[in-house]
Amino acid sequence: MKYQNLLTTFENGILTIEVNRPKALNALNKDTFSDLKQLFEKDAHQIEGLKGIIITGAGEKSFVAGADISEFSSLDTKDAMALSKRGQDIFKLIERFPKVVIAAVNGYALGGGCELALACHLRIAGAKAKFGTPEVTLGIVPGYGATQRLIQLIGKGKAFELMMTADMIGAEEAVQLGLANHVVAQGEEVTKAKELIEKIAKKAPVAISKIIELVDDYFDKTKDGFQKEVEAFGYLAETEDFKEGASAFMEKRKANFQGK
Ligand code: DAK
Repeated sequence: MKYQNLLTTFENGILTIEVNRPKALNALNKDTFSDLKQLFEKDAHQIEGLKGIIITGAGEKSFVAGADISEFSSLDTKDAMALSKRGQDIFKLIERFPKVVIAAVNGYALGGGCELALACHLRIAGAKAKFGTPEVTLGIVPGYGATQRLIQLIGKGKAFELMMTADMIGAEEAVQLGLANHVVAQGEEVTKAKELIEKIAKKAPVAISKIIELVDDYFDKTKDGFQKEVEAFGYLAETEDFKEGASAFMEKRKANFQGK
């Protein structure tokens, strides 16, 4: 897999992606968005034996310090709307990716960087992680989903506060608010993310992919989440994974799921 601004490693079924623009604190420029699109729309779906994906930032200082500010000084309304939609669509590919995607937040996760982390299923914060949505400082609102996903994760009151004040919060507070799942020592974010992926990979893969869909469906106002759950339940009933899971329980052994 060749990308302009992403470094990837694949080891033990886990794909680790490093956003690699450390001189710009890994800010997301157009090329980086194209890389993410290619990876989450195509490449990652073709990896055999994939257990999950970790997204982190290159260097010691930053996960992703936002969208690349140098690229959006002279946008008109039409271009800005198209860019916002494109970014949202790419982050939606991450949110609905059928295997677990974890943000290993090793530093600044600001603006578009915070939004990238919010699109992942789980977030691990290193002790020096800083989350924030400073868009109002620049005269804009978040454009890649934070006005929606921040409320989903931390509730309306705190979401208002973060987006209106542009304050940054640290790892501990992020965990208290439900924005991050765990805080770990600085530099241990990827290790913790790998641990979680290994744990999740032992569960039935088709059921995990349905959990991802169903949780996302909850927030889709056009969908009836309870009905979607009924349908998923019916679908899973006929999978080999379910037969294996139930047999393993009855036979008092560990299940060996095939993801079918
Ligand atoms: N974009 C481009 N370059 C960035 C950057 C960014 N977001 N963040 C940092 N850099 C660059 C700096 O310009 C600097 O470059 P040089 O001067 O060395 O060439 C280098 O990274 C190191 O940064 P600092 O020297 O500033 O490092 P410090 O440790 O002093 O400060 C900081 C770290 C994270 C506090 C600071 O860099 C900072 O405040 N960065 C900007 C944070 C920010 O405001 N991020 C943007 C949030 S708004 C849109 C949709 C969505 C968005 C925009 C448009 N459309 C649909 C059109 C989203 C916008 C955002 O993400």
